[in-house]
Amino acid sequence: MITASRTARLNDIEAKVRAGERVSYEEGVFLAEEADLLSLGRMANLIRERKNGNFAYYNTNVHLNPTNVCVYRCVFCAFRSDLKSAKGYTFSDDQIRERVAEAKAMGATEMHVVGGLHHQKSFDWYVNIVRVIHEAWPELHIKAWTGVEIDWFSFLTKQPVRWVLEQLREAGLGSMPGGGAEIFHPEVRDKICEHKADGEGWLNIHREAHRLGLRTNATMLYGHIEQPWHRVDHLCRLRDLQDETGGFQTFIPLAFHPENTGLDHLPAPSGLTDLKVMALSRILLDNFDHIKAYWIMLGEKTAQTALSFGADDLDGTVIHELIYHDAGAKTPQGLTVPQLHRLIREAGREPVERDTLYRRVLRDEGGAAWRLGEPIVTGR
Ligand code: V47
Ligand code: SF4
Repeated sequence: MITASRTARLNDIEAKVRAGERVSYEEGVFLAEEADLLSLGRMANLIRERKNGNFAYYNTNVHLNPTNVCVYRCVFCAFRSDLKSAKGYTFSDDQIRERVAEAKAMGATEMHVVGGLHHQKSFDWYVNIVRVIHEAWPELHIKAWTGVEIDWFSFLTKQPVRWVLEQLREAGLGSMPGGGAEIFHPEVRDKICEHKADGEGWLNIHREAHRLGLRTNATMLYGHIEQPWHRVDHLCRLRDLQDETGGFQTFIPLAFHPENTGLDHLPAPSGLTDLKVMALSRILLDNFDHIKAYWIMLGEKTAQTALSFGADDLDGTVIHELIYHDAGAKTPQGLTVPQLHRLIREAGREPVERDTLYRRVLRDEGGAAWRLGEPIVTGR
């Protein structure tokens, strides 16, 4: 029910957003619990257009999940396999080189590499993956290993996180993806992924990466057992770290896909929740330049609509994606550039191909070859 006091509070928050002021944790909880979709969307779109004008970014990337064998058992994960299961696989160096050759043929600018934490593989195996990709095609940006994986490598080697990151950077690592963040609050985290790096651990790893000059992304897995205030808590913790380091590039809200997981009794989040979380993220993360609507898990239709609810990026022409498809995502394995352009233009936005570090990508007509343009200047 819309009450006068709720409307007054919404108006106060909207006035703050218009004035470029920060929305507090308490106001965030109010927005998460009580605001209607269109009020959230209006505020989020204002910030989105202030920061990124009419641009909607995408990139041309390829995914590599070199193994699905994993020591952990996160209840939301349909991708993992036990060591001895028939489902388990592990890539050879030649298979990795084949994936790089595919990336080159399609003109990709980025390889996104994440996987399981294999019981029997040493840190060297993971470093070697980065090295093999880098040696096969040094121009390809390698965005690899989540904070959870880095934490595992530090555990395996008994070395500090900084050392681990330095080894990977020497091998060719360019940046880190935002996975493994899930929900930071222990009330939820202890129930969905109790053994892996905790919220503070994940944040510390990203802090260390930023100190080394590595840019990273951040995510939040929503739509399972968390309450709206857990999302606000998560976003505020990311905002605090971004105030400190400025090292995050993009935030990606990840909608939970229940199929084939230990939480398959839960419904998937609705389109309404997807758009509300997108808008809330844009409103609270006032110090992040970009919010990504990852079309592969939102579906093309919701991702396209999200471009008016805070998102400015659709991710890429992603192929070989397994994590969501194992969990029931019905989206195609890849969208072509003309398909992405159509989605973006129909939403009234201007498509811009970017590389991982948000530099404009310039291509000859129809060509797979690319070169980098200037960094794309965004508002703050
Ligand atoms: O950490 C796992 C999530 C993440 C499910 O940085 C699931 O550019 C929904 O982080 N339903 C890995 N989500 C993927 C990821 C990512 C994706 C796209 C872009 C970037 C980036 C990062 O996927 C995991 C976990 O949070 N996940 N299982 C599931 N059933
Ligand atoms: Fe392993 Fe990652 Fe799946 Fe958790 S989400 S079980 S860490 S592969």
